[in-house]
Amino acid sequence: MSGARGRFIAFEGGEGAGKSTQARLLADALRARGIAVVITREPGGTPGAEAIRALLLDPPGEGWPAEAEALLFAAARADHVAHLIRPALARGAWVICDRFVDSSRAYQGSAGGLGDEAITTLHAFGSAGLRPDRVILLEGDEAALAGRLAARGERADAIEGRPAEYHRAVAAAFRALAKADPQGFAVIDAIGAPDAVHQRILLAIGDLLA
Ligand code: T5A
Repeated sequence: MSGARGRFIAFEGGEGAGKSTQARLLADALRARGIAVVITREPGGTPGAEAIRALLLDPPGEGWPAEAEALLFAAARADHVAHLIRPALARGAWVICDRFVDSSRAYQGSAGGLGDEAITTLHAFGSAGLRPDRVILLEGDEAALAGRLAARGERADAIEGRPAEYHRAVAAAFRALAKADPQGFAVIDAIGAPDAVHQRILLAIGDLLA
């Protein structure tokens, strides 16, 4: 092993944007180049964080107040960062994560009304403010992405099932985050065949592979 820290790539975007599909395709492409890859997701990725995922996506009782929801996402992330992400990066693996803190900023911070400062403060406390080396933001027309989810036919979870205005606010928040940090984010058109989208993503991380 070279001893170099691995790279950390996060996929972000709204429901059905193709994050999981593209995370898998990128992991395969990197492995084919001989790179060690850990593919993971949020909320989840470790036993503790997966237990919190179940509480978040299928809440017991009447559902979480906004503040509790943000705390649970931050707690799941703290466990994931400490037990999986940081150790993998330290041993030189690349980590590909299906959603990370920018989901909390867009969903809980912006659409949920808690504000960006609250979320970044929780992230600073829980995960020492860890940032991805590159965020791949998958963007596509609302109706096209909704069509993908309808075709998949699964029951919506507690967050996916929120009203269209909530998801529009999420999409606008992701766009604003990307605009404010053009070095950190690559905005990728999510419409097209999976392999065409994958090629766009490879181009967008070319500098990290060099
Ligand atoms: N959340 C999460 C927060 O509120 N705050 C946070 O901090 C975090 C981390 C997570 C929920 O939690 C919220 C956001 C979410 O609401 P989840 O089940 O992990 O829940 O939900 P998503 O991350 O949105 O996952 P999805 O599976 O819904 O969407 P993906 O991963 O973007 O899409 P994917 O790849 O599964 O594809 C969806 C469907 O489209 C097809 C796939 O085969 C699949 O059927 N597809 C394509 N079809 C045509 N063309 C393409 N290019 C396609 N790519 C994929």
